[in-house]
Amino acid sequence: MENQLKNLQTAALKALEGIKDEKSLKDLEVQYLGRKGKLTEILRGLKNLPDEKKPMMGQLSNKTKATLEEALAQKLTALAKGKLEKELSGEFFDTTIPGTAREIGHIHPLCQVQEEVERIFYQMGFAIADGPEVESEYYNFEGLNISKDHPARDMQDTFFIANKEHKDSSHRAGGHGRMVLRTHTSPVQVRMLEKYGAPTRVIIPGRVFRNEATDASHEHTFNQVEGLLIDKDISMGHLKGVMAEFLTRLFGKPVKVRFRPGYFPFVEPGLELDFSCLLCEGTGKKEDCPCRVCKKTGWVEFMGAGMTHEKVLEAGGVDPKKYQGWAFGFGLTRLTMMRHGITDIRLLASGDLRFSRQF
Ligand code: FA5
Repeated sequence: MENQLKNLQTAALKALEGIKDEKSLKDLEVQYLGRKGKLTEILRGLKNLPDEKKPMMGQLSNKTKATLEEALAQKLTALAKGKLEKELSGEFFDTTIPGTAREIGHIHPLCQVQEEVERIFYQMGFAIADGPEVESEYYNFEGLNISKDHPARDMQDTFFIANKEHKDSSHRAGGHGRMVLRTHTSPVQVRMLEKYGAPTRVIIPGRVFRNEATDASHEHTFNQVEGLLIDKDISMGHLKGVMAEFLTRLFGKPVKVRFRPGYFPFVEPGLELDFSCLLCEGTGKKEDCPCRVCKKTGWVEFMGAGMTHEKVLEAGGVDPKKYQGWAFGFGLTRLTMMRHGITDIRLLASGDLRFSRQF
């Protein structure tokens, strides 16, 4: 009997090792310690033993039973703990560990400057408009008094859209010519006049495209801001006043502007507008000023402008005898470079976060 008890304990403890869940544990308990279990069966043989052996065997069977009960209880605890850990493993978090900061994006420097420009012109009573980036040859050129064979077309190297050619490119004949990526924002001048007529006072910021080699100050895709003011008795004096006010508000210090003659087929007379250098305050010779911006001239080239050509007014359906005005176009990308001291235009559209995080 003694051997029977030892063998039973060994077998039960071995079976216990392989138990993986509470149900199997319960079954094992019934199998060994239950009323019809293996231990009970052995104990039934106690009564057949000689009296002198009974106490010793009684003690031994109690010890075996206690050992097995203890092992079963320990296994139950271990199983419950494992189950709990498994349940929590997917959700566990330590509230004392610092969280991962979520990176918040910000507006691109080009858009920041565009918003400033829009705000200032809006305060001066200008509307803000938009136009298509894929434009007809008509609006990009003919409507702006740039005829088919006009050399001015070579001034702006054009991307043409394949398979988009009209037979008759004359607007009046109902055709709009081939489709192009607009080379400037000026086509929206004609669209605005067609749509709203005169008087009108509007700026048109937008992306433009030119088929040209890129370098530190030239991009194939860049942004311009067009301005158009058409009303009665409008002169270049108004243009000078508006631009001086705009630049002064933008840079937060007094800025002077000057005109130089310039040529654009859609204005007459045409001019280039420069503003006084902010580094040397227009002197061109401030002692410690490197004047890399104005190259020691005191003036920074800023934009093309002029009195709107009467052909443009006519294309927009406005009577040039009643109304006149001016238009301008400046490079927003270059203005952004000036604003932030950016020395290579290609950085702006590079998508390099090391660059844009600085603004
Ligand atoms: C024009 O595009 C005319 N439409 C401007 C105009 C409007 C004149 C209304 C008269 C009346 P221009 O080609 O000079 O002009 O371009 C205007 C500005 O765009 C330039 O002063 C310059 O700041 C910017 N620009 C021109 N080419 C590039 C380029 N490749 N990369 C970046 N900026 C450019």
